[in-house]
Amino acid sequence: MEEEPIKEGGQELAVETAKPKLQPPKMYKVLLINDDYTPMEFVVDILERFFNKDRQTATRIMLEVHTRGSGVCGLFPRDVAETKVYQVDQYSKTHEHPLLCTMEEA
Ligand code: TYC
Repeated sequence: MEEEPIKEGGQELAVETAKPKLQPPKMYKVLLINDDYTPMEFVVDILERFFNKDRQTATRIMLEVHTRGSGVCGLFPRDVAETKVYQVDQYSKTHEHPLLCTMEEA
């Protein structure tokens, strides 16, 4: 859109169109880490409960973590990722499993 020149005391003021200030938020991967003790079924339950995965997807991610050492559960803005990590930690502690959940910048 064309800018109308703004005049003050007969003088034209130089006006610049403001650049949009909002940047998309940085995104964070939430990861599960493999261990030898947490039952596979518990990991599938975590993926369904906290990451809204269906059983088939949850099983695929769990097996990926089991065979490769780690796997991505989802991509979230920082505060959501922190909440997911906290919820998984609490739930795992409550059930006395050593499951590790971490996050890293995508
Ligand atoms: N390795 C575990 C077992 O054999 C299963 C497991 C999968 C544990 C994923 C943790 O993040 C994990 N029971």
